[in-house]
Amino acid sequence: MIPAPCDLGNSTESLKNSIINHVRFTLGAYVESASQNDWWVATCLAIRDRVMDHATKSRTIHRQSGVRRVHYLSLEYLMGRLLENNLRNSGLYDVTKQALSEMGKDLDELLESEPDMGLGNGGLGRLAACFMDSLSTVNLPAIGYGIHYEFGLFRQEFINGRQVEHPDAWMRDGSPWKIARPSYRQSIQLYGRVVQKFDDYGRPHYEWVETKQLLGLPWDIPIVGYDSHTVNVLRLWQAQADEDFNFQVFNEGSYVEALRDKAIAETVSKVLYPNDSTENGKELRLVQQYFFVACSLADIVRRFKVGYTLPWSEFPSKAAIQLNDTHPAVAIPELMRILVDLEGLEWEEAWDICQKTFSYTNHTLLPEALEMWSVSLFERVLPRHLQIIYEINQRFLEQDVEGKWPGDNEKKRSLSLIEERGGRYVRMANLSVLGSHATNGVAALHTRLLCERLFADFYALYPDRFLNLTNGITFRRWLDVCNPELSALITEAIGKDWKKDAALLRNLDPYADDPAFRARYAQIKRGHKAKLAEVIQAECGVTVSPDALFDVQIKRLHEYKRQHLNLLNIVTMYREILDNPDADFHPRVFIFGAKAAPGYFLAKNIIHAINAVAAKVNNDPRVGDKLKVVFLPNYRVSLAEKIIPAADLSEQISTAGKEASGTGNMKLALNGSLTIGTLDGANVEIEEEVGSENIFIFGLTVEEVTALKAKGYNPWDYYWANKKLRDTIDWISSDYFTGNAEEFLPLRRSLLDHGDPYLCLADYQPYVDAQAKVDAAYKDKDHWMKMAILNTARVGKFSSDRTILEYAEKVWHLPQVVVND
Ligand code: OX2
Repeated sequence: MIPAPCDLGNSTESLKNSIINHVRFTLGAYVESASQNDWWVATCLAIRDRVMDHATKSRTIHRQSGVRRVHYLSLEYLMGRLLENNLRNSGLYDVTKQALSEMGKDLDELLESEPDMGLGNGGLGRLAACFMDSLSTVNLPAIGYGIHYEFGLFRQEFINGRQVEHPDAWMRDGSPWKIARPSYRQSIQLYGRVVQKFDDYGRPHYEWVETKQLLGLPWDIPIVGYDSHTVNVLRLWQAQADEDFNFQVFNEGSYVEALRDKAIAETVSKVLYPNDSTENGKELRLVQQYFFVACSLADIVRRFKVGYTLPWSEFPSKAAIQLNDTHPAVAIPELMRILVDLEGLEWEEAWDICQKTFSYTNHTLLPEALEMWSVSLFERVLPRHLQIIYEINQRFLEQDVEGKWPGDNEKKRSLSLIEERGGRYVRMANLSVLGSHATNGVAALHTRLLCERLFADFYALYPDRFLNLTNGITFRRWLDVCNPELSALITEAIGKDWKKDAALLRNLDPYADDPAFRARYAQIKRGHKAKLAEVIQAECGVTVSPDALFDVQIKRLHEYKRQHLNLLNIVTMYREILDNPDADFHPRVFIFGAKAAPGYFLAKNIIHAINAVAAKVNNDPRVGDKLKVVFLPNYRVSLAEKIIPAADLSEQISTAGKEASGTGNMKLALNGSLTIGTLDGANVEIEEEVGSENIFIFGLTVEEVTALKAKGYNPWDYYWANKKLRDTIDWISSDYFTGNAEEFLPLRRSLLDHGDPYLCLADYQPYVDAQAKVDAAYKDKDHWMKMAILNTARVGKFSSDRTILEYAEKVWHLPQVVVND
């Protein structure tokens, strides 16, 4: 007889028991001598035990109710640490802290020992992580699919101010959060060739033969929502060799040689490509994309077949699939292959199912980020998929494009799935739009530019398929977890419901005028600044005062994000302090966090330049405390959680039209950091929400950028017209900072000789002026706090719960399914 499962209980005693049992029986350690890591693992497992039942229950209820699920396909998930988030979301934080403390253990210390799960590069991967949190919180049936990378984003170190990369073995010691699901292992094919066969009626069909096989082992990570019993899973695929690998060689006694194929197969999920918003074109990357897509689709189809005996036409009513950028776009020809080649559907029906199933989010307009695969590579790796893409393209061009613009070959060239100029390439963005019923941008401005520029012809053809879904962030991690003091103050003032309904934060508005509230808000900010000052001391060896203005730019290093514009202003300030020692500056600490793609030479040169300027400024006795510059190494989610609550000023200074949305801008504003920014991405909507008096907007607009470029932009004009700017650039490219005048020539050349593609020089003076306004505003501390509170109060729109509910309503048509305890 199988006994009823026992309830684990959420009392201090039962948590203590669970943790101790895991220390003893799972880890085989003595309580007296268990290591810090043992305690951390045991605590995670005790919490996992309490959420797994809800994961099973959620799955069962979703299956039984027969509702549609969304399947989020993303090559990246930047999850960060999981324990604290899971504790706060499940309401077990206090009891666990108490249980540990009664056993002589400090929860905060354990939390610090968790390695980040860094399976993403930046905004795109972090967005996927926030979406997973929101999907569980708002009770939507969802599965996230991705790759179980053995190595996440590299660990960054600075040696003599230069970035050096180290592998990130985040799960070298295993991870207590992931559970292997060998019974759902999938086998997929690659390479090989296609043969045409005929059935008894003379109808052709295609077989993909002589392929290589690869296995995908799924690992599930439970996603705990806030105050909800829905626990969805993130399913990550690990690549494995087929068991029968090289059987022949093996039998011949070449045991070690036989294992080589196995090692090669396993490289597929070894490492995350470290490029953010840049395309790569490498074969292994295409293999990674197809591997996780094919495993995920096979899993989705398996579930469809197990659960129901429905006709294929019902597939879209059970499964929505969201493509997070074009990285998983090969899912479109893969589903066509499954339906036409394996299931025998007619082309038209299969295509209809595809379009109803898929939807696509575009995250960038940068041309270098638009994925294109060379036709020859694609043909070698996925020969059948290329044929399918050709067929999709032919029908599209002959029917839809010819129908709308008869005889217009220019339109056909622009809309084709195949780029024909300068070699032949498959355009993954065009494929994604065509294979989906919905394409969305990630902020209002970005979506407008998608419709007007990147996808103008598609928009003319299918206007109803385009929509905007402005990004969001989870307010649990980005306020409740990273700033529990502020979270408690807000809850004390307006109640706790804001954690589920962020629009309620507006009720804080009147508190901005309450001196007592302002004082407490200011005190919390100062507390975080003091803590961050300790981190800076430990990491950079620089002493900074918590009374200085903390000016923060944290994001990937990219020219379009313009860390070098920030640097120009810093060097200008440095000069001014030297020229005019009595000038009335409020002391400022410039804080950077950024990784550069290892192959992005100029980005690395900029990092080096910032570090070199920092070293001079921080050690110049003439400057003293007025100016400090620190570049915190190894920027990652857990470091962001320490920086964001401590920031006074948020640098969002990309060239207008380049940053699709940004999400760091939202996190910083939520934590009461005022934005200095251009009218780019979601900054536009942040200004609408917080009011133009509570933000520092400067610089060229998208239209002005376009006009300036059309007229012929020449950075030298700005250089010669502005002595301060000239002096600043010349100083950076002198030998003053490193002893070698050549060191930052790449940076100088990009700003001058190579045409300053991101218009730093054009925006320099407006930026410097905006920074002067910031300085003046900060001198009135009380008014600054009012503005900070109003930022917190007014950014409720940027909750990822709102974003996800919009996706559910407008794109996926998903019902909310409540899972009871
Ligand atoms: C990023 C975008 O650069 C950023 O603006 C946006 O906020 C984020 O995605 C989430 O939507 N890779 N990363 C991005 O785009 C691509 C491509």
